[in-house]
Amino acid sequence: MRMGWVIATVIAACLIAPAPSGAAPPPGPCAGQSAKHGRAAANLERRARILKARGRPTAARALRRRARWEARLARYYEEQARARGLPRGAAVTLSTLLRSQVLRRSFLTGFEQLTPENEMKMERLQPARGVFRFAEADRMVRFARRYCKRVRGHALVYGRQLPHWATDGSLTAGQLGFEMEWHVQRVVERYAGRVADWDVVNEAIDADGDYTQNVWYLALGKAYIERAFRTAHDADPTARLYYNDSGIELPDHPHTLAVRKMVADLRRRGVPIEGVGIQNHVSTSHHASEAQMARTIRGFTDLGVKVAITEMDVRLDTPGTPARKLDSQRLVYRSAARACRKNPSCTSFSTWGVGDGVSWLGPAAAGLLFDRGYRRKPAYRAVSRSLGSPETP
Ligand code: 9MR
Repeated sequence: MRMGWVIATVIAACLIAPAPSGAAPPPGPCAGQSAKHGRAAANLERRARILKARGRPTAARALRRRARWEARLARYYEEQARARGLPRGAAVTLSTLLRSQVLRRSFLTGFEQLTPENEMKMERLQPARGVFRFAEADRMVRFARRYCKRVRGHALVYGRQLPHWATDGSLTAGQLGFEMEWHVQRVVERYAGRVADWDVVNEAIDADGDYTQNVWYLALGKAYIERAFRTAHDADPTARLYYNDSGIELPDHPHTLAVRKMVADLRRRGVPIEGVGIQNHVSTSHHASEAQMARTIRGFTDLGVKVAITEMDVRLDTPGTPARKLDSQRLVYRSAARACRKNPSCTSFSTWGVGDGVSWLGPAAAGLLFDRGYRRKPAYRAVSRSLGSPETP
């Protein structure tokens, strides 16, 4: 069992090894992808026929399976390029990407954008002061580019998942400000042109509308937010820079109003913030209706910024039969996807994970678009249709 896992991991590591130079650069329509995978399928089929003729049916069957997968990818890219739906995104971790072929395949034919779930957070990228570890994030970015997926960078400045050196009280406010800017600059420069969107500041405001008392705020006051955006913009002027938060899906909630006020103020002062990420971690009993979500999105886009749904999941917390719960979940997802699609300034729609088996909420919450066995749930179809994206079988 353990040996099998090791072999699978090694094979997977090869699959997400550096892309050969010249691989199609995302974002974009990725027109060449379909032809590339179509050719791969045809080659594998030809080799399978030769093997069969030489009396090696088992090896031939293995090649046929790979050929079928390549053909499926080819179909996916073709349909996706034709439909030009709004990008569907998902957060994934490198370890699941390496471990699980079914996760990789569900992601590759189900989504157009990838958010590294934890690999770009400060504790991972700079575990010791001045010592950057980019290997994990690099692999994810290479994987995404190889398959022509956009990357949403998450999250440059956050009050959680920080390295010990930043929170142990050993640095002065001046040093913390310098370190924050240095971190943002190094990371954004490294991925310039490869990470299209960044969550620059994450969860800086609490549910009651006050600034979150994180290490950055306590040292620098709210000015840290502006400094983070300006630094990120200098490092890659082409990246779209977002403020990302949870609990801001209802239009009149004090939290949403506070974020709107902050964004309006930043925009007024020329701070290069281009978008707001609405995380949308909700449940079947607590969520925004389509009209409410439309109003929330408009509340932000009226300020001149884009919006993205960045981390959606819908916990099942209402009673009923399994089928009924899944249907309630479908409706909640559909409302958010429709509201996003209808506003031209809503740029993408992401969930916080792919399948229910690997979710920060745990499997029982069943909040994602694929079930534990990576079968598509009713919500997947609803989201895809609402965003104008095909569902490649
Ligand atoms: O999904 C992430 C989980 O693996 C981490 O343990 C957790 C630590 O805070 O962060 C989770 O991701 C969060 C994201 O970075 C920001 N919005 C809320 C997400 C869920 O907690």
